[in-house]
Amino acid sequence: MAEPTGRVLVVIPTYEERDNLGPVVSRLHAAVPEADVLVVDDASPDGTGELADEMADADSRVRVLHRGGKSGLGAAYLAGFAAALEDGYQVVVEMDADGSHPPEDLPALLEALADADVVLGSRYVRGGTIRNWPARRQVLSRGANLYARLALGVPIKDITAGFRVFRRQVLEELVLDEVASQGYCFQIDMAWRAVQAGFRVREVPITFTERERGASKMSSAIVAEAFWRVATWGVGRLVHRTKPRSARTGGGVTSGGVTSGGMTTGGTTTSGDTTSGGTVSDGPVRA
Ligand SMILES: Nc1nc2c(ncn2[C@@H]2O[C@H](COP(=O)(O)OP(=O)(O)OP(=O)(O)O)[C@@H](O)[C@H]2O)c(=O)[nH]1
Ligand SMILES: [Mg+2]
Repeated sequence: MAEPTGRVLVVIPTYEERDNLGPVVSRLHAAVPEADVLVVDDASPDGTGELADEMADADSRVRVLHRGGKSGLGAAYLAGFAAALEDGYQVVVEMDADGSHPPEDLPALLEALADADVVLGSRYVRGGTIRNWPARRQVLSRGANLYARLALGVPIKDITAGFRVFRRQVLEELVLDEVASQGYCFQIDMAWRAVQAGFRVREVPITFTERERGASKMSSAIVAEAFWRVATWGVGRLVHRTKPRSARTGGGVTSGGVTSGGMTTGGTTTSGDTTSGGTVSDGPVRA
């Protein structure tokens, strides 16, 4: 399998992340110096957009997309993806600005793309960790993952994960105009579409750390959105007996080996509960 080549764009959506953006981009460039960054800011009242402009003036690897007002994580990512495709990037990364997604784990995610089309930075595969999350947040996150896994029949352990890497082809092929999900449901939506389209989705462990500065944008509306959308997709799946629309050689879901020094080792192993639903083996095989 060919190594993913070409330029990497890290899309960072921001809303009121003034205290977090600088440190996270510095850490990112220490870990992956060649990565470009696109900050997608929704006119943050705290001046995050202006700070991002200053960072862009000082570093040619950083660019900023300013949007008119807060319109959700999903819309910000879709705008970032469109810019990435237009600018010819081969690899596109999703990463939060709040420091929860450690840039130091990005080399392992990029390495895992060698035999995958989408790589998820997972809290819930072996080697994944969560630091400083209150029990309430852990229950919500684990509950959302269990619910989505059961409703959708997708064997991904951390389907709400927001630290992920896509090959360009995935973003080109999924009909992004149809992705209406806004909050963390956007992550479920994208992963579900990728699995259905027969792309190879791989989970790699990360160390997730609760934000130290700034406020969470998580809300009950975001939780409710995920609940209803996933329920609708789940019912649709049962009624239509949805099958993956197309299949590629080796399509399906795997969890990558054990972390060691921040890098994945030990190759790809099919995770314990992936025997049904996720692995794509029928339909036309693409080159
Ligand atoms: N551009 C833009 N960015 C957003 C919006 N909502 C959230 N974000 C950014 O998306 C990322 C994730 O948001 P968080 O508030 O950290 O949400 P979360 O990680 O689900 O929740 P916490 O665990 O509480 O941090 C952060 O970088 C936010 O600044 C939005 O409407 N527009
Ligand atoms: Mg966060």
